[in-house]
Amino acid sequence: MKARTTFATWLLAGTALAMASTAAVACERTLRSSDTHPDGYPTVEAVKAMGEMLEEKTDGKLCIEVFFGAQLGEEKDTIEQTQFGVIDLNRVSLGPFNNIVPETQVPSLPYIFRSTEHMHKVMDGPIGQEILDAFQPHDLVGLAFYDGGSRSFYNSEKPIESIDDLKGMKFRVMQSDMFVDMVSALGANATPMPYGEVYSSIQTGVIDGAENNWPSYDTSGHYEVAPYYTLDQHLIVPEVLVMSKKTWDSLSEDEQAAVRESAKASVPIMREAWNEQERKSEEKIVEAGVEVVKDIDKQPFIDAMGPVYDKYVTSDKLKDMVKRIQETE
Ligand code: GTR
Repeated sequence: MKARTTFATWLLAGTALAMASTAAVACERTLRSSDTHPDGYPTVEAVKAMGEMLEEKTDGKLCIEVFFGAQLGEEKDTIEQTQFGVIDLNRVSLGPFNNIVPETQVPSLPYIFRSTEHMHKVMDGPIGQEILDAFQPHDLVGLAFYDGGSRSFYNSEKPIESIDDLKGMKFRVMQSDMFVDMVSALGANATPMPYGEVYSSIQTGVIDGAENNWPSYDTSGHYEVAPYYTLDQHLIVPEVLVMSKKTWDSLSEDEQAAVRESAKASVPIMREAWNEQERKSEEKIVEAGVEVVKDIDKQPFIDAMGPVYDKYVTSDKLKDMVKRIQETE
């Protein structure tokens, strides 16, 4: 039975490979795109949709293959590879860009956005464009922003009912100095680490928990080892799709325009898929018996963030950006 399953699996894999190579042959150039999330995740599906539009716009000259599930590596490493031109496209949270592109710190600040609508208004407008342009000096071309919901703390120990409950706990954060300071400002300890190491680190007690949005908490399986989730919603960090500047420079002007247009056109597709996924993940997690603390007083969390703003919003440029975001209705 086992042998037969294996044979059937081989047959299936062979067919899939044959299909993939047919697609590759039909296409003059296949761009490699990285994503840490599994197949079917909204960001993965959005870049696939972008690929289809790109293929059509360029009459089959350009296609995209999405390497999902961190096949090309963890985010910090894939960012470097994208800067070097080894990876053509990369869909990443703005968090891991904080130490590289200072402008990305502003939309990554805790409680900077009042809601997802506020975030959309800002990132779809001139401030968003300034941030996309800020990638250029770092060998990257910013193409579009995607949604990352709102991020909240989860842990393996106990329900967090107030800011005091966080004291002394150990949380994983994305590889961004600002998030380390954010967690310290809340009285807890932060360990920056790659996404793929979080599950086992919680399981073995290296950390007590982490923080993320509903879809990531679900698809990473973190809820299985950290079944206490508190909706303090400290971050609404947008995600970004970037292209390697090396790849960009190798494209004709028409192809560059097609890349930009199809990336932009993938945004509404992403948002729709995101809303659907958020709803499904929440439903699944609640059903799985996770204890969710919904009503938490966020004001003490917001008040604690002063030192983070003071430390990171230092240049006139960033101060002005923060002010304009706060003033955006
Ligand atoms: C997710 C995000 C990923 C990754 C991950 C993390 O919400 O979509 O790009 O940054 O969080 O926490 O590492």
